[in-house]
Amino acid sequence: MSSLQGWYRFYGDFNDSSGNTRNGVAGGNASASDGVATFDGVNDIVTIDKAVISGDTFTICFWAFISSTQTAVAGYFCADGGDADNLFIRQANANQYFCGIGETQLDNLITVSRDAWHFNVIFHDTDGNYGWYIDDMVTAKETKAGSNFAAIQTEFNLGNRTDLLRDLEGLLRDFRVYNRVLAVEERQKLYNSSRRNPRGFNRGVLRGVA
Ligand SMILES: [Ca+2]
Ligand SMILES: [Ca+2]
Repeated sequence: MSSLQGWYRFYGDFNDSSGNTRNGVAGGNASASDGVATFDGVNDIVTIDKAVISGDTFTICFWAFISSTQTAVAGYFCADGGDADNLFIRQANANQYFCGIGETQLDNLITVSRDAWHFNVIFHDTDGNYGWYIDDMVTAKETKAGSNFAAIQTEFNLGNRTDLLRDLEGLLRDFRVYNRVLAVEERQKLYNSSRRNPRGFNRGVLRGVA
């Protein structure tokens, strides 16, 4: 059985290609076309069944492109219930971003260039270790121990937070949620195969990791 719990490919809709039918529901004018989800920076959101993450062990991976005209405090994805179910990557200022999981967050602000695609992987394991990889897929930008994340209590959203105060102005591609921590080889496979074939990278099973 696949460990893929949700897979959003954005070919014309926000449906789930994982086989679990956790289809996304778009709000505002979030749109999906040709493998790209577009968020215009004003009240766009895609809500996904919170059961896409049901425990403390997961990997989220996706490509993201933040527009240089972004002015709000952008979130790639957010599940802000308040405390133990916090889960987000969001902007701190200008080109700097940070990741929060549970009641803790990664300490460093990570510089992420805008108007460029970046591959992101966020993981959390059963011992409370978590981290965030960007692009090279080998060197974590930061990892940390001690998170108490358990499961999402409220909503899981792409491109915004439930209260619409984390407006993403940018694009997402190939958004995946697994119920395990991917191995380094798997992260590299996803990153390298999609980087070499950016137009069609998420069409085929062979390019996936089950
Ligand atoms: Ca909008
Ligand atoms: Ca808003």
